[in-house]
Amino acid sequence: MSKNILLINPWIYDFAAYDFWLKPLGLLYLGGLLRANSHRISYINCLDPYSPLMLQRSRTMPRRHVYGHGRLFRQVINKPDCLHMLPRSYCRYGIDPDIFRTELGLYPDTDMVLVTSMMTYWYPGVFEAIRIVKEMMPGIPVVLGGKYASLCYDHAVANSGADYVVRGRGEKQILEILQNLFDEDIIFDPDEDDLDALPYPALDLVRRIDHVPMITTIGCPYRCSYCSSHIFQKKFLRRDPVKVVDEIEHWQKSFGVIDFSFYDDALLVDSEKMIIPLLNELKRRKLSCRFHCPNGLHLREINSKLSKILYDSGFKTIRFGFETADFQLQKETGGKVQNEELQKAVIHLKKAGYKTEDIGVYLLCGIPGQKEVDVTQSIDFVLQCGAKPVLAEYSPIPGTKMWADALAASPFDIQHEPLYHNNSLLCCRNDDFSYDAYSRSKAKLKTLPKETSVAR
Ligand code: B12
Ligand code: SF4
Repeated sequence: MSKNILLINPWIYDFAAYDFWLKPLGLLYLGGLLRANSHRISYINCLDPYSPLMLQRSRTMPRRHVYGHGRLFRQVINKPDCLHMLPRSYCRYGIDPDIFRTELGLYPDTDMVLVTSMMTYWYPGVFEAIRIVKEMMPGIPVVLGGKYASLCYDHAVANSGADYVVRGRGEKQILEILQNLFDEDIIFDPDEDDLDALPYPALDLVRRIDHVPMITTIGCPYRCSYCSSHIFQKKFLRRDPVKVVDEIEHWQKSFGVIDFSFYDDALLVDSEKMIIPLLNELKRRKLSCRFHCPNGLHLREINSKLSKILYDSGFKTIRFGFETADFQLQKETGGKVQNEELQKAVIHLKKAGYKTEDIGVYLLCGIPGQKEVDVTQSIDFVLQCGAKPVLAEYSPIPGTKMWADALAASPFDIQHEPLYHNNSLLCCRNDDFSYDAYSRSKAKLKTLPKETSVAR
């Protein structure tokens, strides 16, 4: 017998949050799979920027960009005690809790609730959603999964209030839970490693599909010491590029979608096997899209052919993971890039048509032991190369190689309190890289010309 399953994307509680092509792709993938197992799926998005009930209440819609990113509804709330030292307001991003209650009331026949989680330090919004579900739907099993649940599993089991906490990929585990709870037959159980066997994510449940997030690969062949990619996915898995184009065509033809973002960790790796055939196929089918890569791309892969095809295919937002210009630090943290590779990449990208403001280069700041001079020299190096530096504040992640250094360096109890992983806190800052030093670097970047890629 098919079940009524409700998917919930909880609120974000943070000092700052921006919908930078942010969608709960993993949860929506599970929705697609459960549907293929003939269950009925509903979805409540606590981050919905288009919520009609919120619009009636606040009368102004959060400012959205035509490319599908933009602001979220926001309400200032009390800061948790342990974050009092940071003199910034703390907010709930998303719909009001009473609107969430109203929406929950629309699904009285729910048999099971699935809640996702993203950043480890966003758990308060997850707990709040679970608490309200438990209050309004007593006795209905709640399953929690996603990034926080995987990276801080014990914390989630002890504190979330969920009946089941799932670590890692959810496809097999959710079908097993359903089977155990309701004696449900598994009708469709795809091989998790065959990404093309998975049904498309249930994006049709999104109120307004302003963009579609895509993955062409999962995992990454590198092992950078600050990154958790290998914790989620040991083997680097790739889709068939033609199947990716089939999916893009599906969203474009059936829902009129133009903007697509890529969530891959390694989109450009082995470009001849993925991105180049993918974009050639797109051209052959005469599909016209805009692509956005908010997650860092690999500079090492950029050459003249790839730059040209990216530009010509409509890659409007390109961000690269560079992290630091310090050779020693590059080597110690995993060696994914060297300075000459940034220099060369920028030359190729510019020849292809990109401008300085289009080439966003992430620089990690606040990693254990990092000095202010490293950050300022890295900023200067990116500027000299002719690209745009973008600071990415370090968030420590349990299970990564750098975690032990972070534990030793941080004055905060990052081991037991995930709120201290918040990137805004810069929890591993030290006398050599203080909050003031960070603010100075940030201020310097603000004086640079504004990003103009949107005008292209
Ligand atoms: C895409 C991405 C982004 C996008 C946002 C999109 C998004 N939805 O998160 C952007 C670029 C904006 C972003 C930003 C940042 N990110 Co980010 N991001 C990712 C990335 C690459 C992919 C996430 C994803 O959607 N994967 C695809 C889906 C299909 O997988 P999934 O969500 O894991 O879902 C599966 C399972 O988790 C599970 N599952 C999920 N939900 C549920 C629910 C249930 C009930 C069940 C059973 C199972 C289940 O099943 C799914 C299918 O198998 C991850 C790294 C990674 N490899 O996962 C980092 C990651 C989440 N980001 C990270 C970081 C550090 C950041 C930044 C702080 C970087 C910075 N310093 O600026 C910012 C913060 C943004 C902010 N404050 O607003 C860290 C997490 C840090 C933390 N402490 O939690 C990660 C893990 C990367 C890393 N460094 O290791 N990010
Ligand atoms: S290259 Fe990027 S995704 Fe891969 S391990 Fe390093 S930081 Fe993570």
